[in-house]
Amino acid sequence: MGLGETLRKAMDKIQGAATVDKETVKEAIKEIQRALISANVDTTTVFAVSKRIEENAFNEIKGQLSRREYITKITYDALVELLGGQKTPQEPKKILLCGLFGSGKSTAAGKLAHYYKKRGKKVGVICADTFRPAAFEQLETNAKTAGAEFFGIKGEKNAGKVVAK
Ligand SMILES: Nc1nc2c(ncn2[C@@H]2O[C@H](COP(=O)(O)OP(=O)(O)OP(=O)(O)O)[C@@H](O)[C@H]2O)c(=O)[nH]1
Ligand SMILES: [Mg+2]
Repeated sequence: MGLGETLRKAMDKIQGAATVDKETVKEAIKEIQRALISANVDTTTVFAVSKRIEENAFNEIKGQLSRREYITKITYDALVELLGGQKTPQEPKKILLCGLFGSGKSTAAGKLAHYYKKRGKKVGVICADTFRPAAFEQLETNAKTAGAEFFGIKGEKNAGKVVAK
């Protein structure tokens, strides 16, 4: 089971409970912790996320949200912050992925392509990694799997030229 699915299961605990009390929230937090730990999130971060949800779950609600919706929202916000504090832009034109070797750029490119394709966008992926062996083939596979178009120039050493073309 992937992270998304285990998190969804944890949230279902809150959605499906007859009443949302401290016990329900505790149970859901335990599931969230399990999901995060099995996705290799370090324990200090897992603890910080849990604490944030637990501390805020029964805050006074301003506005129209039900307690369930409110807890879902603070959980979502805590997770977004954990993942870098940025929500995926809904109307992007260009996204540049930069990062250290092996940090997950090519994988993220495939995931983003999939995300936007699913939302009906026209997606093109450009391989500007002219350094890593087989970066071209890896990204081409990721892009095609997502149903996105792909462009790259095999053997070109100048990333700027690839992007310009
Ligand atoms: N656990 C986990 N592994 C990931 C994630 N994203 C990528 N990986 C793995 O990390 C490794 C490197 O991922 P890539 O997407 O190739 O990273 P990259 O930044 O393009 O790497 P280079 O092109 O070598 O610089 C692969 O084994 C991926 O399967 C992630 O979100 N979680
Ligand atoms: Mg790569």
